Amino acid sequence: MVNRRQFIGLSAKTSLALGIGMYGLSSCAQENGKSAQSGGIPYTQRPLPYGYSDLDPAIDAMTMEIHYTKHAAGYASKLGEATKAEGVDIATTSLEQLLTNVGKYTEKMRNNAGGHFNHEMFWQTLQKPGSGNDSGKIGTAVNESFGSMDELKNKFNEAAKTRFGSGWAWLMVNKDKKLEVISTPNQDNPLMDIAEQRGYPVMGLDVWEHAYYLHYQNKRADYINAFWDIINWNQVNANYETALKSDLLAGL
Ligand code: MN3
Repeated sequence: MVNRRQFIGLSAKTSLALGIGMYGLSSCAQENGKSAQSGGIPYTQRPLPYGYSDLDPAIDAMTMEIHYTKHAAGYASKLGEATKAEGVDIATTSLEQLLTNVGKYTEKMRNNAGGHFNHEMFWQTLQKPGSGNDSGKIGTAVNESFGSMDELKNKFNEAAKTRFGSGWAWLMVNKDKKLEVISTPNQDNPLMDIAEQRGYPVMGLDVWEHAYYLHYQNKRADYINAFWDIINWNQVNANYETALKSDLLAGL
């Protein structure tokens, strides 16, 4: 969710251009049944909590616009087709629950349920560079699990750099409730029953070329380093608290 300060930071013009308003931002998560009640991610795309150019220079405006309106919108719409065709009752099944059973469904469901969830988590964990962060529980948990923020950064960057081809790097809570860094191929994520290493994701970095190629070309490492300037730790902390409370965690 967008906090009040971030919301006010958007100009009225930008808000209009993006088709968002205070009501839309605060209500969207409550209209999707179970998913929202558990702090989960809705089946439809939420408005971006910032303008396309706000993440510049870490992520340029054209990349953001194409990524959100074309790539991510495509996953959301194909997820809608797949849930309809395969009889998933989205009013009673959260997206997170669906992901934990995704092996029962088609490849189309796997790719698009993953693609939609991953991007919706990704957008919310980004913010304008220099926005500042409160240190929540996640700060303590990072120190307990990795020793320091620098060590988390090393592990995460390594996972993101070495993921061959397209995929994601993740910070996740494992079933022992410890933080762990992993990566997944394509649009998979660690909630999925078919994932090699499982856990509840709290922060992901998209390392598909569509996420960085316009600005960084082949320099994936530069994109990964720049990501650390735009992390919304308040949101990562909120995701961490959601993960710890989730009924799904013990079964992963
Ligand atoms: Mn992407």
